[in-house]
Amino acid sequence: MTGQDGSYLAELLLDRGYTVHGLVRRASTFNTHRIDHLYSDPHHSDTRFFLHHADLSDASRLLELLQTTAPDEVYHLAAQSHVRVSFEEPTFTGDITGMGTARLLEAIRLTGAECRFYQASSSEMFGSSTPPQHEDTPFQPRSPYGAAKLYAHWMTRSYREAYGMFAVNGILFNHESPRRGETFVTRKIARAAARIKAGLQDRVYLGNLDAVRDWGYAPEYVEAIWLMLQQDSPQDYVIATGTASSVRDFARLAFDRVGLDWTRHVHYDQRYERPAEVDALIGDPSKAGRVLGWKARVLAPELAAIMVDAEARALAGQAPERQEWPGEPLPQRREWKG
Ligand code: NDP
Ligand code: GDR
Repeated sequence: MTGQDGSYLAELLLDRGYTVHGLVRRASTFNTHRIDHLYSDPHHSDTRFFLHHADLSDASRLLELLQTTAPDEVYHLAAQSHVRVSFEEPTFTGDITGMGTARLLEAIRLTGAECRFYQASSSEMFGSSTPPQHEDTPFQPRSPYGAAKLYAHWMTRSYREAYGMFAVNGILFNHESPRRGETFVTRKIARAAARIKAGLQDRVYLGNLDAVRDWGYAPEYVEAIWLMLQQDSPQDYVIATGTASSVRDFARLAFDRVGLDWTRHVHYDQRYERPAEVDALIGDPSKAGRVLGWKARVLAPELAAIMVDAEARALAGQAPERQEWPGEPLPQRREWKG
């Protein structure tokens, strides 16, 4: 729950009346800064937010927590999620991002938990397939992360087909926010633009500026995640804006926002290149529009503005803007018999 999407999804679920159990890795430093604002004293009887230590490498812990919490919905967001890092730690990434999903699916099967299951699949699985990519586009991953996600994706489909589980893959394209990890390119650029404007640094080093991505806004994407588990039947969906920008475009948008010329501050460093690059990921979200009624509203220019403004607020010591969740009642769900 401590990641970007986990924190937004927890907010959304609490806002919609759920009781939320989140898994957190034990760390020697605090790793809950994205969810600290959701914490309430567990001694209060009206608390609906609970945290549990767990790790995807620990199958018995997953079994225990499924038994004790008996969830209706399981949102599986945990992963070693950094593509560049997956080249440095390929077997660890395979173990957590790939096998971790198998452990969780097995824990659900073995406990007989009657829950719906969401798997955080990724556009990175499309790899070198020609854009625009949709649900039937062939997968051609180009990284250990993409390959691990593809294993998890097919395991989720296998459990749906073999055991009749309500198991769904959301194939999400890049989605960003002020809560994005600092080493992903949009956050790195937004942070640098604000800090350079404030006189705290004068340059930022990036790798491949030509890569094209379909960048959307994370709070909107967790709404799509939630919608997928409220449908009558389990299906896989591409979630994307359908628009394309290069890293160069995003740098220009971010630096424009603070009135700076990006070409004067962005420098190249080969160390941020990957051994194999995915040139262009641009999603075709038609199915999500048709079936879920979901459509991205925030596109790259507004996203860059949101992220740069958030960095500037933080530098000025101001609190982050509160995320608003348009209230939607829980739909009447039909029972899923598998
Ligand atoms: P983050 O990297 O922000 O969050 C990943 C989460 O997984 C963190 O809470 C992290 O904990 C946790 N985690 C990592 N390893 C383990 C482990 N061994 N056991 C338990 N928990 C672990 O990712 P995002 O929020 O951006 O993405 C959510 C999911 O969606 C990920 O699976 C990602 O791969 C996938 N995805 C993301 C996209 C995006 O554009 N953001 C697009 C498509 C898919 P900690 O905080 O302690 O590190
Ligand atoms: P990505 O996101 O690999 O698409 O994975 P990232 O922001 O890391 O890279 C996007 C593109 O930018 C290029 N790039 C740089 N990237 C980083 N991180 N740092 C740099 O300095 C830099 N310079 C150029 C990259 O080469 C790449 O082409 C994200 C993750 O959230 C995954 O978990 C998720 O599955 C996919 O998005 C969809």
